[in-house]
Amino acid sequence: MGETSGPTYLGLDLSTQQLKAVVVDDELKILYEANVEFDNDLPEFRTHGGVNQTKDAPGVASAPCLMWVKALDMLLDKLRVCGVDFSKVRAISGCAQQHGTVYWNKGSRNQLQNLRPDKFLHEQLCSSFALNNSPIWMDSSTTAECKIIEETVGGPRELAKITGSRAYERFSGAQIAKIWRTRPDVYANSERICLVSNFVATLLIGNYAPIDYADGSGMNLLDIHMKDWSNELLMTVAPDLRDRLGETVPSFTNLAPIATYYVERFGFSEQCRIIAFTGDNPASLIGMRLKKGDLACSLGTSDTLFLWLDVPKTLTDGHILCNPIDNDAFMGMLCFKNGSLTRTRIRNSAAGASWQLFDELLDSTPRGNFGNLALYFDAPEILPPLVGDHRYNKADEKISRYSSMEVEVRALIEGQFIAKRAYAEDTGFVIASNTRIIATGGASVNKGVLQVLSDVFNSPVYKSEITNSAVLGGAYLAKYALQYQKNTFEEITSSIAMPKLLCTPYSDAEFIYKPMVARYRKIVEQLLNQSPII
Ligand code: XUL
Repeated sequence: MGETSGPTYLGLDLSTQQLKAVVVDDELKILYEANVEFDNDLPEFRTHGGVNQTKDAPGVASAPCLMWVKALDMLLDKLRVCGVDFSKVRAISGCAQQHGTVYWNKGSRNQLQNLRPDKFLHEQLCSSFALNNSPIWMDSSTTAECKIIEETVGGPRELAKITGSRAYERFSGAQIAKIWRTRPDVYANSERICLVSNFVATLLIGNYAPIDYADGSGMNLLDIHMKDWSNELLMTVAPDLRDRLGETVPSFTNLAPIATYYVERFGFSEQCRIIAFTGDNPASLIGMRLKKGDLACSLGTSDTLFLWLDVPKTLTDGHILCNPIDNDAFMGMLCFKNGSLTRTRIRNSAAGASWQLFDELLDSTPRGNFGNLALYFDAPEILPPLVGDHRYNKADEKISRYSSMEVEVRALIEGQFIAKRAYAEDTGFVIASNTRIIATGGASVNKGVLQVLSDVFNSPVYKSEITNSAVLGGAYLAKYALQYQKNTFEEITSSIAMPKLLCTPYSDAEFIYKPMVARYRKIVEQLLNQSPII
C-alpha cells in the first residue's frame, strides 16, 4: 500500500460476491486494494453470496442491480478512506461476472446524464431499472430458449461457428429471450440492456457505454468473426433488440471522460478516462499477461484453460471469445468440472490424505505409467460429458482397479492433463516451440503435478503468483487503452515480474504423450458411444 507522485490506474471487478478495486501506479505496481462484500456490507439486499435464489423458482438466479449501484459509491468511499488520491487516476477500466443482464427503464439515459454530486447514486437511480433483479450467470432456467436459438441457425455446431459457443442457459441471449417471453412489460419498458460489465462503465461515464467484443462473446448473439450482432439471432431472441443493446467496441476502447458526479464528489480529474469494461474471464487473460501462443491452466475446484488463439476451430463444448487485447485474435476458455475435488479423492484413497506422499508416488512412476491410462470423473464432466472412473491397462482393456497406488496417482494426473491437451488442440491451439504454459490456482503449488503438465504439453510451465488476475487485468487494460497505439501490451506491462519458470519437459515427453492423446480420444469416443450423459 502506498504513495506515488505519478499517474495511477484504477481497476474494478464486479464479481458475484463482491465489488473489488485495485489502484496501480505507472509501473503497474499495486498501491491500494479495497472491496465491498455484498452480503456483509449491503445486508439490506438479503443476498447469499451476492445472489438471490428461491426454492419456488428452480434454476433462477439473480442479483439486485441497485445493490451493485450502491456498492460503487461505497467502494469509492472506502478507497478515499484508504488514502487514494483520485485526482491522479488517469484511467479506469475493469470487468464483471459474465452473461448477466441489466434492464434500464425508459428515461434512464437522461437520469444518468444529470447525476447530482450531492446525492448517492442509488438514490438517483432507484427507479431506473425496468427489472430490479438482474438474471446472472448462475441462472439455468432457459433450456427452452436455448433450443429455439440453436434451431434458428441449424443446430449447436452452427451456433458455435457464429458466436463461439453452442447455446448455454446462462448466456445473455437466452436470458433476454426469456424476459421478452415472460415479462413483455419489462422488455417494452427497457430502453437499453447492458451486460454487467458495460453497466459499470455506464455508471462511470453517466451515459450508456457500449458492450465490448470479448464480453459480448458470452451472449450467443455476437458474430465473433464479423464483430457485429447477428441479425438472425437478434430477431430470434426479441424484437428491436439491436437498438436496446447498442454498438459493440474493442475492449481497449477509450470511451469518455468520467462523469462530473465523480469529479465533484470524489475529486477525480476531469481528464480521467473511462475505458470499456469486459468480462472477468477475458480480464483474467489480461491480468495473467497471456501472449500470442500461451496457455494458462488454472487448477482449482474446477480446472480452466485459457488459450490465446489465432485461428479458432469450432467447438461444441467450451467457448471461443474475441480476444480483449488483440482484435485479430481470439481466446479459448475450457472448463473441466473435476479438478481439485477429484485430485483430493484419489489423494485420500491412495496417499493417506498426504500431498507429500501423493507427490512421492507420482515421482516414483515413469512417464507414460507403463501404458496405463485412466479417466476419473466424480461429478458429471463437461469435457467430455462422462461420469465415473474408467481405468485402462496397456492392452486398452478396461479394468476395475490398478495394482499399485503409484499407478493410480499417475493415471489420475496424466489423464487430467492429456484431456486438457486433447481439448486445447480441438480449439485450434497449436503447441509450438515457444508455447508457454502459465499455471495458477491451488494445485499449482505441487511441483510434481506441474512436471506432468509440462511433459504432457511438451512445453515449459511457469507459475503465476497472481491471485486476483481479473481486477488487475482491469487496471492493465486501463493503461493499455491509453497507449496501445504507441506500445505493445508486452512493453506496457514489462515492468511486472515475469512468471517463474518451474518445469521443462523431458526429451522423451512428446514421444510418450502424443500417442497417449490419440489413445485418449479413442477411449472417449468409445465411452461416449456407450453411455453419454446428455
Ligand atoms: C463464464 C462464467 C463465469 C462467470 C463468473 O462463462 O459463467 O466464469 O463469468 O463470474
